[in-house]
Amino acid sequence: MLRFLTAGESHGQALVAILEGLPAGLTIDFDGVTNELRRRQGGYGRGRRMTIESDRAQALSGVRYGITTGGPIALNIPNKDWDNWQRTMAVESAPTPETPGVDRAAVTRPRPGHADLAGVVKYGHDDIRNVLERASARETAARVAIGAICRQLLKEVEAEIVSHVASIGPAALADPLSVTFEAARQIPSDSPLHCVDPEIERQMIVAIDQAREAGDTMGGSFEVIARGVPVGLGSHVQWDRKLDGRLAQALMSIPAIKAVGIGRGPGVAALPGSRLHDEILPPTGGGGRPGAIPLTRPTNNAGGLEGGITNGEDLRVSAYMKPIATLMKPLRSVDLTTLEISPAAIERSDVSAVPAAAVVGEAMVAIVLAQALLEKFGGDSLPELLDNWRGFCARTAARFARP
Ligand code: EPS
Repeated sequence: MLRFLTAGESHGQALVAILEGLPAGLTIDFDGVTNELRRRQGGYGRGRRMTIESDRAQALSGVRYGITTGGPIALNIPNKDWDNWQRTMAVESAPTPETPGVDRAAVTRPRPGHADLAGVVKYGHDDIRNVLERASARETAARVAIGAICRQLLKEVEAEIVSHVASIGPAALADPLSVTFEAARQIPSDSPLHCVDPEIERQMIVAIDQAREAGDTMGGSFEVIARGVPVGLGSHVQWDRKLDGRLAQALMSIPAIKAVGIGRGPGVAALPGSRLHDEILPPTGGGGRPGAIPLTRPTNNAGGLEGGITNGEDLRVSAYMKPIATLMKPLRSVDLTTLEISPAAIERSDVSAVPAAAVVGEAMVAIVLAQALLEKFGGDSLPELLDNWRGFCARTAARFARP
């Protein structure tokens, strides 16, 4: 079983994560992990915090000479901003006069759309900071580090994951499903919003600029595309083994994501079956990639999943992000100490973070696919896993051999 946990507050000392269940013998490219963390920090519309941090995950265990041992991998991502927050976020005791940093008043005016109100009531806090520090999307840096390692495992079976931003507010691609894996992969890493269409991207920038000027925020949507995913991950036999359900849960757990689609997503409801379902046609010849079903699927409205099982077509998962809850021109709220109407609290924040959420989405898809890969092919070491995978590929190829 591959599992992970994260800990850490947005302005605490560090984010930490433990990943357990990776096979032994996987070479970890830590520069690759840093690169994913850097991608998450980018994107037009992010706030000042991202100019302070240069996230890097230090591995503390489970890896020796760069190769996994099979033991749990512990990762530590220090928060540089901790220097300024030591008084506010002191851990083991209340700050003393010697503790560096500044004092901050308790946060008492919950932001509509944030965990603030329900969180303080649930946990019995007076200071909303006890909730917002952990509810913050900063936690997703830890998930991106874990996801970066999972991607390296997936690479061993030739599976790769990319993403693209499909909309920001009203600026949207007409048909995100027409964006190919290759087109998404070729978006330059320094592109402002990771959109395949420069004209739509320009409109997206305008939408973010207008929101910033108005003290507002803007949501959007992105799509994650995985190519080379082995056939047969997930299962139709039980509700909690269906991979579409597991992907939806993983993506919905990203802060601010309010809807998830597979393949054509909500669009499936508007089409007749004859136009939606992806026909199955004979092989066109030529060598496919290992383990693929060598039949032809002219369309991929199903997004690579049928019956909760991967079918070898590109896996396509989209997610829809609400606008960030921290508004520089705040909505009305109530001060929880006086119960008087009052503008919601303002914390330093982003205007829009959809490209960052897309990178987190890639990480969550990588984690779920790595879990499902290990469930199907097992093995305590990478050679054992790969033997099992190659055996299945050979069996699939033999099954479709022409008599
Ligand atoms: C951050 C995500 C956002 C930023 C945060 C860093 O978190 P939240 O969900 O709380 O809005 O606001 O930066 C700060 C908290 C700050 O002080 O600027 C991230 O993804 O790293």
